[in-house]
Order: sequence, then C-alpha cells, then structure tokens
Amino acid sequence: MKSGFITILGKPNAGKSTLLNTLVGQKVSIVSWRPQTTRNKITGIMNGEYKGEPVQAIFIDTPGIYQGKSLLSKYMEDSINTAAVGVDIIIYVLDGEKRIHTDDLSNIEKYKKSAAKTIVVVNKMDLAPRDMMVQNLTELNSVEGIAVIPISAVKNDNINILVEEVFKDLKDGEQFYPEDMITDKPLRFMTAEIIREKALIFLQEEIPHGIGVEILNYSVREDGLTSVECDVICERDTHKAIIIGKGGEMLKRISTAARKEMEKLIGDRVYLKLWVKVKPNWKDNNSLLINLGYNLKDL
Ligand SMILES: Nc1nc2c(ncn2[C@@H]2O[C@H](COP(=O)(O)OP(=O)(O)OP(=O)(O)O)[C@@H](O)[C@H]2O)c(=O)[nH]1
Ligand SMILES: [Mg+2]
Repeated sequence: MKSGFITILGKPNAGKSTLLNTLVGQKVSIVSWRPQTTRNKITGIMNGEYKGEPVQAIFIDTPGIYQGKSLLSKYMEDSINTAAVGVDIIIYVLDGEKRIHTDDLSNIEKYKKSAAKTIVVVNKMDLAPRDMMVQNLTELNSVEGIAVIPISAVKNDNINILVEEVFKDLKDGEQFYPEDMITDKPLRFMTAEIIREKALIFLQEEIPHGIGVEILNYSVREDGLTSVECDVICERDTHKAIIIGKGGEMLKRISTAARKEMEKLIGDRVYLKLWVKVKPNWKDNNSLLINLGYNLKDL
C-alpha cells in the first residue's frame, strides 16, 4: 500500500480546518469565522485507493501562521514548525478572497524546503471574485516547484483533484492507523475543542481569544451516559460576566450547543457542566497552559 503524512499550513482563517474535515469526511477540527481558531496540531486520517492500491493519507491541520507574543502563541508557532518537518507533502492554503500577500510567498518558499512536494490550494473559490482568482493563479504559476489547485473546502469543489495530486506522490509504506480511526485526538480533547468552538461562534468581541477549556472530570457511566465537567477559563471578571450572560443565558447556549454536538459524535447521552473561572494571564502561565493541553514538551 501507499501511505504518508501531509501537513496543512497557511495563515489564520484560510480554511485549513475546513479542508481537513472535508478530506476526512467528518468534523475532527473545529472551525469558526474568527482567525486563530486552531491551537494544536490535529491529525485526520483518510483511507482510499489509488489505481487499485490501498492508500492511507495522514493529514495534519495546524494553527494559522501568526506571530503573537504570548506563551500560547509560542506553543502554536512551535506546533506549526514541528508539524512541517519530515512530512511527505505540504498543502499550503490561501484564502482566495484576498490577493496573495508577500508573506504567503515567503512562507511557501520556506516550507517548500521541508517536504518533497508542495501543493498550494487557493481556497474559497465559491466566494472569490473571478478576476482575483485569475490574478492569484497567474502569480502562483510563476512560483517554481509547486502544484496549484483552486478549491472550495466548503462546497467540495476540486477536492477530488487535490486528493489525486496527494495520492499519486505518496510512497509505498505501512498502514499507520487502523482503518476505522479518523483522528488521533481523544474524546476529552474533542470535548474541550467543541466547547471552545461554540464560545468562538456565540461570543462577540475579542473575549473568545482569551478562552481556554479545562476538563476537570470525564467519565462514562455504565448506562452509557458520558459525564463531563469543565472550567471555561477567561482573563477578566468583565469577560466572565459576558460569558455567563444575563441569567446564565450565554453559558447555557454554549453548553447546549456543545452537548448536542458531543451527543452526535458519541452516539449517546452527554451530561455537560461548565463553570467560568478568571485566571488573568493564563496564556503566559506555563503550568496553566499544560493543564489546558498546550505543553511545549509534547510537540
Ligand atoms: N465560502 C467558503 N468559506 C470557507 C471555505 N473554507 C473555509 N471557509 C470559512 O472560512 C472560515 C475559516 O475557516 P477555518 O477552517 O476555521 O480556517 P483555518 O484556516 O483553520 O483558521 P485558523 O484555525 O484560525 O488558522 C470559516 O468561517 C469557514 O466556514 C470555502 O471554501 N468557502
Ligand atoms: Mg483551523
């Protein structure tokens, strides 16, 4: 069989996580319209076939490339850099609604060196104005040593072409993961991420970027009910008040949406209890970051 590792890179909000989910055919990575949604490397496993031969492609979603100042930003940056090393293919995702920036071109040049093959996808072709698409594609055509594909991760446009481009260059190799496995992330992690996604989607302003979710207790009862208790950590008392909302309305909204998604994922009932805690500067506190699953030593 053929197998290999493919890292998905690009700036925040380009559509990397959406692409991973589309490729895997299931939601493994959270998505929101806010930049810097993804904070960890997230593996998505795809099993397929190329010219009659079985293929296992292991995709790695990464945080958006961005230079922040906090220790959490450092963790995110290191996640990107460790994910880009020693892989077979790099997929660099561009937001097709924007003109290519020189940053993107230098990122492509930089990461091209770490893999045998680089594919640049110009995403959001369903939204991008036609002339902008043409301009971007023309500009990319002059970049040496890359394959360029316009796609829409949301509408599934040209995803088959992308998959073909990936499969054809994967080498003979072993099956790294069992066929029924779609991610290496445990349900505990997925739970924290789903709660964070709902907070990102429902909360206004900048508060969501200062949110972390810590799982305090995760257990499955004999009757099948999964019981989860979590702290939603924020940076200020004023943020806490907004997250809880009038009469607890906002917290209820976040928790209900997260619970429903968990129940769909697990296929059984979920009990979810959230508390909101203020921990100023948690994004710069190493031991708090480790509790939230952002451990530089794990990278
Ligand atoms: N119309 C359209 N929207 C898209 C497409 N791909 C992604 N989006 C939207 O773009 C936004 C960002 O998508 P994400 O997948 O979270 O982007 P990301 O690159 O993972 O972002 P970070 O994790 O912040 O780096 C979301 O609102 C998606 O629904 C696409 O092909 N078409
Ligand atoms: Mg993402």
